[in-house]
Amino acid sequence: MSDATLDSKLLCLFDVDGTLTAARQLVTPEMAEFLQVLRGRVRVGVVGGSDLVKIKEQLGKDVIQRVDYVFAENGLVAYKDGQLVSVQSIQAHMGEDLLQEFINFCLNYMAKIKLPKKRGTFIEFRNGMLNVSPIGRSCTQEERTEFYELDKTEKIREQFVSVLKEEFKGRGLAFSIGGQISFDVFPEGWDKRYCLDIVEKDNYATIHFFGDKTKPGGNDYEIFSDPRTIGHEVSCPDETKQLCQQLFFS
Ligand code: M1P
Repeated sequence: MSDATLDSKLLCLFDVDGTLTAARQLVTPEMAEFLQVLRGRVRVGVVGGSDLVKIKEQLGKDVIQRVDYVFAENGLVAYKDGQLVSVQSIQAHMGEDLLQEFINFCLNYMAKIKLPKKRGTFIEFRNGMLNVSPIGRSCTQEERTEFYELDKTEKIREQFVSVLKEEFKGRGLAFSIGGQISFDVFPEGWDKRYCLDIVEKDNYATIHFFGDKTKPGGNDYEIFSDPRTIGHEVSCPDETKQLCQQLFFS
């Protein structure tokens, strides 16, 4: 890698799972170090579908100090320069009636699905979104992999989401399948583009976005295809690193 100076008008935003780390796994020491090197060249932010607890588990407890921006839950919980700058509330936005109608429908739907394994935490209530998991978030890594493989052929999450889209049509909800065992539900517009409104006031000349779930229905699709970003589709963390080396150090 050649030496380079910081271009403070250039921002790189990275998805977490599948882009900086393997799905729900720890960042490798090499990738963690690379991000620090990259910070000498461009501003760096992470934008994950997961909540801050999970992002910290994967990228380190001090992640909000180690990058310029951390956008958890698509940016609905936003940190800049180590400080919390904004947080959204899904219950305030949706209202209790719609929220309960939605939760009850999901629990009822999931009660009727037969799976090889079911565990606990079928709906995780976050600040700006709900995360719905047919197997349950408390499954083991082995059970997670088993569900993910089954879901590839049985399309359990895809079918669930299409039923929800029909049932809650016109009610202002959006859905995205970003990980392996669950999908996220949030008000329309609260996808990863949400973080672009937050960085807008920082007047970046160029914003690159790197993600793996960039196809329609994936949780990187909207920000990847937004005209405010230069979108890059990657298939794994190694590819992310290689691409950044080509773009910013050669
Ligand atoms: O970051 C992608 C997704 O990661 C997790 O998904 P799963 O547990 O299904 O692999 C969740 O935190 C999800 O909200 C998030 O979008």
